[in-house]
Amino acid sequence: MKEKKFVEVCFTPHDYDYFKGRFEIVVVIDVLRATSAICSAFHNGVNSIIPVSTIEEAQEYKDKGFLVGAERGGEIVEGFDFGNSPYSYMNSELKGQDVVLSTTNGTRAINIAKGADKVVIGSLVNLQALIDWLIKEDKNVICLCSGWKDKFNLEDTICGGAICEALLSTGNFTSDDDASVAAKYLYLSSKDNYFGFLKSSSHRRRLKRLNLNEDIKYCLTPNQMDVIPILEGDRIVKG
Ligand code: 3SL
Repeated sequence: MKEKKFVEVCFTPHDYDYFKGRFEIVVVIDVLRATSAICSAFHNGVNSIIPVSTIEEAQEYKDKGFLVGAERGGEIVEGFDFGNSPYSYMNSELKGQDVVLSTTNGTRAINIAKGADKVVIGSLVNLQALIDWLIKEDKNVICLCSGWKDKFNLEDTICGGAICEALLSTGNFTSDDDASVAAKYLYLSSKDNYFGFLKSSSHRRRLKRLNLNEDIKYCLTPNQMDVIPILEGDRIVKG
């Protein structure tokens, strides 16, 4: 009988060391909003995204003439071209461009995942396409939730749980960790109404205070596109 592959969920970047090296594919998830914004960018024709962890690195790229998005605490960092709203990437001026992005948690998680065979960008907006791709790849998968400042969050865990549930239901994957079981149950409890379920999520409340309700709605609307952004060297490109 064919050996099953593993699919697990890592709740925070802080926990990633426990999983590192055992999974060929890392799916980095930051539903609100970094990985949703990255998917939106590729869906709208951006050529590549260089994810950087610090504002200092972002500034170095800005000084070299790159278009740079930077967000901290949900807000655009002063002096940069845009932030982390998926709507910013629908700007036709970004079509065909190489842009740099630094966000509070998402771009840091992407950089932490570097070194895996494949690092792909996951969110609810590209969920079904990503699931189909992962099933075809047939490799061990870890869903790395970006969380909030190394703490657990609901929305990334739910997305990881959706991926687990779908891969497990093929019969070709298995999970070993209770974190993955918990993620799956959170997904099953929320799947009919992400928006309502996540009313209690701390980052949803933070974005709402910043009047970013339209961004929240966009990021919680599943399966809007079939892009699979993938890390190649230092850049994310359309897979
Ligand atoms: O944490 C992140 O990387 C961001 O997605 C946070 S925010 O949604 O832009 O506030």
